[in-house]
Amino acid sequence: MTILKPKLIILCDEKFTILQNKAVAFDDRIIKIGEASELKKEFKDAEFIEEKETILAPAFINPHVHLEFSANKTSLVYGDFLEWLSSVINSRSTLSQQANEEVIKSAIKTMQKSGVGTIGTVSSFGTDLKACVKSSARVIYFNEILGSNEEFLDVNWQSFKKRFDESVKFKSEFFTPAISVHSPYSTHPNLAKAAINLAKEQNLLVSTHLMESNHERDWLESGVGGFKEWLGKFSKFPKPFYSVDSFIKMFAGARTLFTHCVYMSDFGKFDNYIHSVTHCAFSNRLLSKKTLNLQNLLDQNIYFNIGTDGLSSNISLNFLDELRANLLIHSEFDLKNLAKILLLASTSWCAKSLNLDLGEIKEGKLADMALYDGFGNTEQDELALMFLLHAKECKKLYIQGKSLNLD
Ligand code: MCF
Ligand code: FE
Repeated sequence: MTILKPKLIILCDEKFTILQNKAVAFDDRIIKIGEASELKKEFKDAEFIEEKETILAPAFINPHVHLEFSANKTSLVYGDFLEWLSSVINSRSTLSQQANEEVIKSAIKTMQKSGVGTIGTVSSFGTDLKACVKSSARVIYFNEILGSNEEFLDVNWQSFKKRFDESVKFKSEFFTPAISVHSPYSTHPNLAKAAINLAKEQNLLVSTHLMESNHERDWLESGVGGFKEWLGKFSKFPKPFYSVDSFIKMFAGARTLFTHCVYMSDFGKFDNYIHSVTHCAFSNRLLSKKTLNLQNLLDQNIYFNIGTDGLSSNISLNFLDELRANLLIHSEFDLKNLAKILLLASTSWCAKSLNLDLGEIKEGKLADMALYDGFGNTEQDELALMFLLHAKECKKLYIQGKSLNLD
């Protein structure tokens, strides 16, 4: 057991409580929070660590990244979603070859150094499996299914199932196989339904992209616009497979993270117990011409969380960079309040969405925590904001109570 005494502890409870000069006793779970002197008396064999000038917080959760695109820097085109998509089609096989085990390992390390304990990665090819399994991160591995051409549905399903079954072999307390239905414009209902049924049967987490671009909105709402032309390359008379509502309906009963949702305002069809929105601010700026209305989600009681997306649509996998982008983009919010909301969204709210027993510094929760240096003299009311403005990386990252070596 360890007793850790930082200067400040951000619990990430709903009241956004900050404790000063208190300590946390933990092994794989958090056992007790209190005065260091009392914890030392109670747990005589525990190792005592005092970390002056530091903040302790729950480790971040990045629920949406595409690790297989980690080799991208300048190969893809930004500014318009369909131009980006065409560039992905042209470059994806080269990019995925370049994203070898070393590249993916380093992408994971970047996230961990920024305090991320849990990573949700969308895997298109299965080439990131080895690096994910070998890593010291907690991983939710979303096996992607897509395909719109009726002739190839069987081939697409077999390819998905092979990757999925392979990932299941590595299931552990740190590695959770899951499912990603790519999007309504790319995934035939037969494939989507089969994958969602599998998720329901096996109680798997699901991730999907929804309402990311103006083109997707025009396509799903009216069957017109850029997607009509774009999909016309693959079939003679393309028609949308779904409306927004019929797409969401398929996910009834499946715990799902809907990524982007930038062009949606009514979340009435969501089941707010198990459906949440993943917000990727940097990615939306590069591909979507619009950002998510966070206040609208708060008003409709829909949990949201914060993802980086992949380096296919971001310049950094440092989670603190993504949080700073959010701080700058959502200028309609009070700055200090926004900082608190972003920290909650990245920890306890995301843990609830993924049904993980962590994300809060609370007795009984799994001890996934990160420690950051250099905040000893910060006023408590300023802490969330100052932390997001200045933190570059963590000093220590604990996963289930074990301190990881991040060198
Ligand atoms: O989230 C971003 C933008 N929206 C959709 N897809 C992706 C993103 N980053 C990578 N992708 C991948 C996706 O997983 O690009 C491909 C899929 O494999 C596009 S569809 C051929
Ligand atoms: Fe994505």
